[in-house]
Amino acid sequence: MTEYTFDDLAVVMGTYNEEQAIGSVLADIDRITHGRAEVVCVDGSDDRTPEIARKMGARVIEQEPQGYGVAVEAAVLAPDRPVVVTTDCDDTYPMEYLPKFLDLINDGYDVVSGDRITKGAETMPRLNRAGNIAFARLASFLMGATVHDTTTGMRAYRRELLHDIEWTENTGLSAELLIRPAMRGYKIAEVPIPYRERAGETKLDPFAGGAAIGKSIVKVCLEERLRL
Ligand SMILES: Nc1nc2c(ncn2[C@@H]2O[C@H](COP(=O)(O)OP(=O)(O)OP(=O)(O)O)[C@@H](O)[C@H]2O)c(=O)[nH]1
Ligand SMILES: [Mg+2]
Repeated sequence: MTEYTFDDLAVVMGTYNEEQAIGSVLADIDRITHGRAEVVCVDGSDDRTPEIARKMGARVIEQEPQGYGVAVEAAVLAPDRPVVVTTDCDDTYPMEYLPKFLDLINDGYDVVSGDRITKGAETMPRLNRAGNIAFARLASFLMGATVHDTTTGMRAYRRELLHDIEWTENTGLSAELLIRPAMRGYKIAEVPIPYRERAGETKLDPFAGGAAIGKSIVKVCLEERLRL
């Protein structure tokens, strides 16, 4: 099997008014991958985010803001590189784990998912933490397999599976991107990761967003069961 390197890696994200964080996120990616990863931002900002992203060498795809999943679906489908990693553009996720994620893809995993819960996620707002734990339990019950974090923004995927599966969710896309591959027999690894406090303001309404995510988990799990 081909051994993938940083030259085979694309790091992608939705960006929506993240000028406080984007400089640090893109600098971390460049430092860790020695400038070799391709970076794609699907951007709906009206601040300086896209300007900073372009200056730092990222490819920017402009899109009206339509929610997390609309942006992230476009972002994961954009690269030609064989390994695609998602992150949020808010400085919460540890880019130092990119080598580890790539190693696990090279070990044969199809999806490597950053699990924020196992290491404690003390920096996560308490309501979000409780919600994320509940979503993982709900998904584990419906999938019949244990997952610790279904709503994480940091994962590595083999590019092909991103194109082989049809994605339907918006706010719930992160859960869908784990549940559909897992229920179709793709090899999934969860890696416990640290999680930092967000730079800049949240783009998620915890109540409306939480309800949408819960609904997506139930819908996607039922659809996948009915496929079998
Ligand atoms: N282009 C685009 N990006 C979006 C949109 N909504 C969210 N994003 C981006 O998607 C990522 C995730 O959004 P966050 O606000 O961090 O949501 P979250 O991680 O659930 O909540 P936090 O706890 O605040 O981090 C961020 O990089 C946002 O800038 C959108 O409508 N359009
Ligand atoms: Mg975030």
